[in-house]
Amino acid sequence: MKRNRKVVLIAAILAIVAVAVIVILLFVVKPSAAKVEPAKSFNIAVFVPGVVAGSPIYEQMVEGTEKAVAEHDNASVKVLEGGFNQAEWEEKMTSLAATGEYDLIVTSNPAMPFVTIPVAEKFPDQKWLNLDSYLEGHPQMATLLYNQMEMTYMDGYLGALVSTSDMTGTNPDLKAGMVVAQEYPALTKLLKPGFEMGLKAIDPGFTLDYRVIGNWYDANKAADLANSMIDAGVDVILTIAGGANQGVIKACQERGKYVLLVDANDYKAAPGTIVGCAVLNQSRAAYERVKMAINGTLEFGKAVIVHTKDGYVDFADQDPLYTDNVPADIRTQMDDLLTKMRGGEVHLEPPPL
Ligand code: RBF
Repeated sequence: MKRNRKVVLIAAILAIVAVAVIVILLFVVKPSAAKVEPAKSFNIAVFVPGVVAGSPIYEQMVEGTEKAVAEHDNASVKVLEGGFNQAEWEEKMTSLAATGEYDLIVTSNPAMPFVTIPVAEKFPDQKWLNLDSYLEGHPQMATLLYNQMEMTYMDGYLGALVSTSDMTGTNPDLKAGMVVAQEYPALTKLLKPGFEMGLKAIDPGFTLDYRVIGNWYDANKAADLANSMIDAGVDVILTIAGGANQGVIKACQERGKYVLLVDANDYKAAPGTIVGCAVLNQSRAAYERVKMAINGTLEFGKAVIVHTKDGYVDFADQDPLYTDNVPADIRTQMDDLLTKMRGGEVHLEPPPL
């Protein structure tokens, strides 16, 4: 009897040990083995609302995203162009989200959060990074807006200095021009007033000749508008029209007038004609934020605004095509402004969009 009890006891202990070993193997050893498996993939789609060629702001979005992806073995990126028919963007974005393949969709322009809201309702797990735009509080979107009022202020300041100088082709009229592709809140509330404020900071008598093309590609129409402005006495033109900028540049080149650009340093497109390039650091913003998304630290539902003092808005004043073509006395005045804006001493607070 006693012996039988001993056997049962040993069998019971062995059974408990066996169960404990199985539990340890299942719950302790297995998860730690999982850690050495490759990290989960992170797939990104870049939706270009337009085409990349001719629009530096889109070129920079692609460049910054690709740079971040290249630094992560588990990340991939695919770029899709939505084309110029804005009525098709929502449908194209819907098709992209419907694939369910992308952890993040990156896009850029102030209209995109609003194009995307109905798509987000249909796909509640999809996340977006909307650059160059502002929307606070949407749980599926992170947005980043540049202080574009400061960007065009710099161009306006320089444009007025050029227009009132004795540079070849200028006249005594206090008239500057602005050619835009289309109107949208960021344009009418930030870009246009910023340019006018910059002009008037040099001389309050400046008036703005303002023309709208109607699309982002018609360089011929842009050239016609620029020529008619030049006929009316304009000697310096800010153009914000993507691929259509080429028309303004050509007209000014032919007639010996001056061009101001935004978004990127592109003096080389017409040295001596393009006298000012105010720039955005969209490649840096895209790079930083895509990295954060891959690492799981990008906050969705949050809207960020970045300024000149933060280094995301600036003016390309180091390019020899600027320093060689713009007279020293103008550059000195511009240097003063840039020092103050970069240091935060001069800051323009953008109104709500
Ligand atoms: N900027 C471009 O350079 N190319 C474009 O094709 C373009 N398309 C736009 C479409 C819409 C609906 C909106 C609202 C803006 C667009 N922009 C485009 C302007 C861009 O977002 C930004 O405001 C300017 O480039 C100035 O920084």
